[in-house]
Amino acid sequence: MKSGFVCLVGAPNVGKSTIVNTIVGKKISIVSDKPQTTRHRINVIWNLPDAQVVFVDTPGLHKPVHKLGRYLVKIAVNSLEGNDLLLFVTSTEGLRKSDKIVANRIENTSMPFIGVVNKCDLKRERTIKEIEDMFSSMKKCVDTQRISAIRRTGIDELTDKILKHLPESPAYYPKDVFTDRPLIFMISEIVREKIYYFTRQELPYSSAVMIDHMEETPKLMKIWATILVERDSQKPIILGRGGKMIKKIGTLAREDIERLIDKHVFLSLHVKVKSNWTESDRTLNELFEGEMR
Ligand SMILES: Nc1nc2c(ncn2[C@@H]2O[C@H](COP(=O)(O)OP(=O)(O)O)[C@@H](O)[C@H]2O)c(=O)[nH]1
Ligand SMILES: [Mg+2]
Repeated sequence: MKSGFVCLVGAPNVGKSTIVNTIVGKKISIVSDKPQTTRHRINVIWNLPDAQVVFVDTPGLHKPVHKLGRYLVKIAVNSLEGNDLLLFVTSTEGLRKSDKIVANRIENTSMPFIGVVNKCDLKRERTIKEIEDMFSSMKKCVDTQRISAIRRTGIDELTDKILKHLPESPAYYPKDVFTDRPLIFMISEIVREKIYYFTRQELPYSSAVMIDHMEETPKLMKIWATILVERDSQKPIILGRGGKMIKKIGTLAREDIERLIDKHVFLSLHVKVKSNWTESDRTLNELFEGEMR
């Protein structure tokens, strides 16, 4: 039996969460076209007959400009140590400053990594070559792989390489577990994904979701949640004209939650303004409880 921890590191938006979801064949980590969607370290467990891979998905590494960003980078950096293998994820959209930050961090750890070039469906052979040159100049690089997480190309080759570099070890989690995160976390993340989907500019980054209460009966799960925003002017945007926007967010989130728990869901959302929570240590500590080690 082979098992181990495989941590995905990379700049924001290169496709780390999409890769994990594609490999395990389930949507566990939320995804959006906006940077810094992933705010927490989340372990996604992939069970095979003779192996268990624990993928550690992290917020992207970048140069933070506000306090929330500093928390995200800290979570990503904290997640680096103690893994068996790293996946350094890049994308054919090009090498940026954030990728250099990641490269530096990785060179300063003791772990081997596989260099992954994602979004190869976009072609861009020159960029791919440039990234592969960077990988081959790095000391801890044990393999490289070109993939498209969206098209699912190169994924089987990548997982073969991952398994090759994992140690012999018993499983870390029971076989029927697919994440280390509790249901309440998964639910708040699903709601947050819909906010990211429907809103733009600073609003996604200004919002957070807190689950206030859950009640479960044999046939129905009832959930009450609050969407936090930072400013009074943001509340009407989340609500939408005649409450249309919050209804759309709620409907899509409810459908995803129903798929996740295989049960009817009643979801009640309301919006609350909490001035400048992205700069407030108190709220940030509450949101990232246990992750700041
Ligand atoms: N063209 C293309 N887009 C991708 C691919 N993988 C992910 N994306 C998109 O890139 C964006 C960021 O993905 P996400 O997984 O949230 O990135 P993360 O921030 O690194 O976790 C989303 O819009 C994805 O749909 C891929 O293989 N090809
Ligand atoms: Mg992500």
